[in-house]
Amino acid sequence: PETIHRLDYTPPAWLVPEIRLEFELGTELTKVKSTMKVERNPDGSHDQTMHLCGDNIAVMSLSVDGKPAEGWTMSGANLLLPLPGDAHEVTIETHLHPATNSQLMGLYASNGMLCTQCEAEGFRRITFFPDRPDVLSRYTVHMSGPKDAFPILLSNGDMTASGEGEDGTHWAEWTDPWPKPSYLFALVAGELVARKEVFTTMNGRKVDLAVYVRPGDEERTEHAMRSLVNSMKWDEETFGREYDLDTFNIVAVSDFNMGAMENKGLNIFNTRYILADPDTATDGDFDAVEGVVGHEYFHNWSGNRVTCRDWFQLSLKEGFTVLRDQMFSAAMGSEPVKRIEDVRILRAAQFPEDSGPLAHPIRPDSYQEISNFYTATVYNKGAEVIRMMHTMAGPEAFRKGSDLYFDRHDGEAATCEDFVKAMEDGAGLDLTAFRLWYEQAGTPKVTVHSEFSDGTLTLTVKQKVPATPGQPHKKPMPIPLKIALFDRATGSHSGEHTLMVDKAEQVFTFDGFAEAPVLSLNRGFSAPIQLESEVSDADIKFLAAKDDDAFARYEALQQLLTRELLGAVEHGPDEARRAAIAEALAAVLDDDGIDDLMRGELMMLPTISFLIELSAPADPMAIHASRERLKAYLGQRLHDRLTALHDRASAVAYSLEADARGARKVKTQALILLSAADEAETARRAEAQYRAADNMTDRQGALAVMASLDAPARDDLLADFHGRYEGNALVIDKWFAIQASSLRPDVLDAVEALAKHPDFTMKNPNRVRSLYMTVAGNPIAFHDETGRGYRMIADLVLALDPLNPQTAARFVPWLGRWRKIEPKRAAMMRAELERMAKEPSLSKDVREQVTKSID
Ligand code: BAL
Ligand code: ZN
Repeated sequence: PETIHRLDYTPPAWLVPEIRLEFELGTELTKVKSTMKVERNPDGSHDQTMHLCGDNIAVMSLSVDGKPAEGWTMSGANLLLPLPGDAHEVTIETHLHPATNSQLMGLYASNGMLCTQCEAEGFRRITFFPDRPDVLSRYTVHMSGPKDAFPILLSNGDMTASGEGEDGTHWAEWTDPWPKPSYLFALVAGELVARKEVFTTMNGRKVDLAVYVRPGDEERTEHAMRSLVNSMKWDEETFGREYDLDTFNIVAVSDFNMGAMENKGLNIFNTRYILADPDTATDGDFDAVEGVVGHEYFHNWSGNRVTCRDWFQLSLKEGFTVLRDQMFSAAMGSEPVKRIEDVRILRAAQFPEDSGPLAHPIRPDSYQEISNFYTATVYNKGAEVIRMMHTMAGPEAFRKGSDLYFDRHDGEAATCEDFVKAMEDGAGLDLTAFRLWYEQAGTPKVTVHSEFSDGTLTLTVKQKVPATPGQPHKKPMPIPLKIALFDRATGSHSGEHTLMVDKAEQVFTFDGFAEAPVLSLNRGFSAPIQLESEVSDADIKFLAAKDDDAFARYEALQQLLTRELLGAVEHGPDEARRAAIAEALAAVLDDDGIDDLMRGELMMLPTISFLIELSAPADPMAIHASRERLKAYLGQRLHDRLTALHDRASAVAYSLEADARGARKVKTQALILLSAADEAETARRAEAQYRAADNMTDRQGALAVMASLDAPARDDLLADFHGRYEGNALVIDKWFAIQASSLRPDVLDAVEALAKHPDFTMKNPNRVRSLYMTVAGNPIAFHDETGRGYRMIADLVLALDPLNPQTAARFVPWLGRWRKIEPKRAAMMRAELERMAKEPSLSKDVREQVTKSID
């Protein structure tokens, strides 16, 4: 496949200021007529030929200025149309077959309705078009179809006309006044019901809001609507951004590759991020709905009003929008807990990517298939990079920078460089060196060495950015490192410092201490780095007990846990350290000053994926065993506290308030720690929690713990769960995932049986992910010593690829982590990649990931 390079960008030769799309809708056959006003781009090349992208479509008719077009040719799937003048009207007809579109890109049928997904390159599956984000057009969309099958007809913008046709058909016309790139086009037709509300913007504009779902699901949309209203208000207050149409529609669909899509005025969502009620959604699901509804809404400015010039700039909209959704969720809930969750995701998903064969800068330099670059790096590291700007500027100056960015580039297709420049000009930052964060891949490794004499503390900070594919030599990065120096005697400090670390080695000195202070480093996770500190266990224990930065306190405990978990793999448990951990955790359990939401975070052990990162080449089973051993130790040592906590939390009545949510969180965390110590008691408690549950958080938490046990009630509870929720796709997804996450030795047999269950289908991405993403993330299953887990994932990729290459490609990076794993397993992982590579008909998506992962 062709490799596309960032530096090869050239402006489009032809622009399309206006387009009218007419759809004759049908599930089997949809006819599309596109009428474009096209103009030669004065800033483009003087190419006489207009290049129109196509994918899996044919030209049914083609005319220029009302006459049949002449001289056009096909170049592969694309249409080359010679145009003599500077402005023309081009009309093209295409035929689509939504029912057989299993890729879920372009126009497709889902659960009886028709919907679209165009980002990144799906519009070319609907009609021939210069399908690139720097071609912005005003869209008018006319749709007609049978009223019984498609009573609701939606597109971008506002509905400007509608009427009845013949033979039971009807039609609607939607006009979007804001020029937009083709990837933001959307259409939905089907039998839908809506929860509606009116939002009044800060300047008094009334906006009709609607959340559309399939009949029967409307009761589960209240939280999504609340989240939307909160997002709109928050974006006005925090970023000064007001909504700009009279209509804002959200539609939930059950077959969706991504989480959701920010189409202008018509966001389309995976049902998973819309439907929520206490009986079917966990607290985590409620948070995810709030976060994703916010994320898509925030794109209206960071993505839609200012879009990307080309796909290399994806982080311009995604990194910034993730930061905006993180800030929003923090404001709606607990800021420190949200920060901890975000860092956990970064470490579990992005750090492995950044140190593996698929590592790329947040602004990549090349790609074969852009769908493969919707990554944790572009999204989550992208957010961290902008968060560092926020840290360096402070909130007020950052806001000036973002205001300038929106003002300066409104209506444009911009670049990451435009964003950085606006931040420099608006926030008053010098980001000359900071631009390296856009250019260099890899997580910087930072070490801090401290010496103390005569009242002076000397910190020697060294950094190294590891080599990544295509980038063997790296420059030092500018790293804003927040620190505090604690007085041992008083347990306090005299204020935070932000050290600007921008050299390979740097020395910082601090005076006036009676004794060596305790170092609290990278507070709030001020930079996305891997910190190797020489801080002693005793000092870490001090911070775990006393640090006033909630993140740093969490981090101290995690560090102590990590040292023990990895140390035990090498030379068995360290009694003194284990005792220190038990004491620190006991303090966490006893501390009335911590709320339960935070307590739940502090009770979680580092993920295996994070531990593998730190110990490469890793023996995943040894790490898992070490983790289980420590859980058992803590479960025994803290038995009475954990059972008391479980009892206390079990008495708290259900509500969505923080106290009750916190109670549910610690309840399941207590069971997890107890489970390795006392199976019988845990099973009894888990069964009681399950049977008493009046909400999904408790039910799922109990069942997930139970799924790993050898308890008599286990199978009954799993059957009860399935029976109770039969027909509810999102909950049946949970039923698959819970079983695939089991830590029992028979987990792969169970997964094989589940793949044959009548509820399993390869056609629904949520269902596929619920079974197989869980396997890939379950070390017992994936790293089974026979190689069966690796084979299972490779088989899945090969089977799914012909149907849905985009979703299939998402599984490949798990096998690509072979370099991090001990040699015997690594060889088996690599062999699976090689087996896949031999398949001649691999999609471009999977081929790119496989090829890069083998090298
Ligand atoms: N733009 C794709 C989905 C999202 O990031 O919002
Ligand atoms: Zn996004």
